[in-house]
Amino acid sequence: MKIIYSEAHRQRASKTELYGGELVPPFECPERVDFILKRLSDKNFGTILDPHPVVSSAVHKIHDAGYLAFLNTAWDEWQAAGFKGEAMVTVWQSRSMPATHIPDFIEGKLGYYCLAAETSISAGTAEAAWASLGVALAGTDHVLKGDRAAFALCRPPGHHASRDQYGGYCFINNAAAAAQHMRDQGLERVAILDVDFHHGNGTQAIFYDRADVLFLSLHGDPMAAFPHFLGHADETGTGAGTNYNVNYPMPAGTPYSEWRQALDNALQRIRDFAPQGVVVSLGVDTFERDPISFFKLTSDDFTDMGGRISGLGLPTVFVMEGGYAVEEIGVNTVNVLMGFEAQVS
Ligand code: Q9C
Ligand code: ZN
Repeated sequence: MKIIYSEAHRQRASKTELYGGELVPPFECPERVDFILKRLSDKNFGTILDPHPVVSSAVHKIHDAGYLAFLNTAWDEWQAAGFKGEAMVTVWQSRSMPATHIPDFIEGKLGYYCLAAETSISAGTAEAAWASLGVALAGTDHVLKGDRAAFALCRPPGHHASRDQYGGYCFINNAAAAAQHMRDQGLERVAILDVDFHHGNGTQAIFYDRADVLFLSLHGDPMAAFPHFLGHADETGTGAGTNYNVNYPMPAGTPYSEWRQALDNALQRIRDFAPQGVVVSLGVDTFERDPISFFKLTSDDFTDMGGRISGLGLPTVFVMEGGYAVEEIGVNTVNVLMGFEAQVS
């Protein structure tokens, strides 16, 4: 399997995350990728390639132009305002104060374009986010050209980023862009299977009214887990997209024996949809020792997961999302890929 990887992710090296009322070193850190690369090398798994340039307008279809422009200049605007720390949101449009204008000043812009305050914007964040998109598109291109599967080692992750909001460590929705690129290259139906611990709110929102992209997410119940306001079982799509959105919220302590039943149900839904391509939002924060999550998957469970996904027999792009048990992220991620390849027939 081809592994697409760019060193450019290192430019995303924020020093601050708002967590429990403190500013802590971010869980979503560059070292995550080092442990994945180390495990790939130890297992002699896959062929690591730089992303090749891919001509695609997918990102402009799934994101708002004003949002992308904001992302490109946010850090410079924050610095120009004279602020000393990293760019953090402090105020939002809200239920009682909905936005009728997009503010000019960076503090207001952050409030307009941000959906969660833990994520700071730092120097190089936008550059890394664009490179991460390039990794996802290159992986997708390999699959469109005939590879059965590819692993896009994206960082920063993407699935919490909506059409015009960042948060949850995500800026550009790599998996959504991959799916849109597949559509633009002629695949009629694409499924996105999101196995990250957190609900893929951004991806859901982007495709919520569409029948050409089926979105399925297995995640911690939003009543208890981030992102808290999306990911309930009764969110099934709207308009033409009705019944093309499927959520599997699960409670704290969920073991693989339960999680697997949701996966099997999701895989059957994908078979019924009969897509020509699959994008997997691959987070391994479902791991039992993940520091910010509450499922109980073991390292061996990830191998089984990969095998089941492979059983679809469909062209598949794995797009890296979360996973914060840094020492074990390599084993868990590569187990999914090895489980997938072991099943390929
Ligand atoms: N008490 C991804 O996995 N905050 N993002 C969690 C936990 C944000 C996770 C707080 C978690 C974002 C891509
Ligand atoms: Zn996650």
